[in-house]
Amino acid sequence: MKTTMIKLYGSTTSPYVRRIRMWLANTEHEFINLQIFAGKDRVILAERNPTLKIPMIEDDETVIFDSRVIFRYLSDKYQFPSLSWEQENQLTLIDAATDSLVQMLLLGRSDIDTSEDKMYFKLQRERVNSTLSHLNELVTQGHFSDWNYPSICLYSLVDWIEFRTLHDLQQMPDLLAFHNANHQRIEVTATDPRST
Ligand SMILES: N[C@@H](CCC(=O)N[C@@H](CS)C(=O)NCC(=O)O)C(=O)O
Repeated sequence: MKTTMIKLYGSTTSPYVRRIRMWLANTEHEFINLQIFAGKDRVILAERNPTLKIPMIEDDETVIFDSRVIFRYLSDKYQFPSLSWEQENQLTLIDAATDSLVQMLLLGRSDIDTSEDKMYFKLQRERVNSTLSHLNELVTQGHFSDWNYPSICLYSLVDWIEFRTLHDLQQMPDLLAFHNANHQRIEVTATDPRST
């Protein structure tokens, strides 16, 4: 039976894509870098994924959307360890902050002033603060001292915040220390959006 290499569709800047790239660092795969917001790359995305979001993977005939489901698919396929409930909650915290920051970034790119005193913006800011503060506390307690999938996801988020200057992390010193402790890792430097 002919087997093809897993294809990962994404962009170099997306924190959701980067976590999968880092997780697959030692697993053969093809990375397809798309500019998802216009042109032929958006057609490539739309032909395969009606959610119009990245990442997605293609494994022979199977297409899987959403980083969390992709992680489950890869764990199943390669017998990677599955996540504990505590780690699932950590991912939910990371994803909640990431989703709100993605929304604020897209609003900003749509020329909307997200510093205005509006309910929607306030809710996103409040969620970003609350999830990041909680994650900072979890780092303090040692929950991210191993380099595993939740740590990779947290790194992708913190590094993207720094790269895009999305939030002031000075009040979250342990998130910054976590970033600093991991920024030389080979899969981190190999997927750095500043240089790839
Ligand atoms: N829950 C999804 C979120 C993916 C997501 O929001 N990706 C962003 C890029 S960072 C995207 O494709 N946004 C396109 C859009 O919102 O139109 C996952 O975990 O994969």
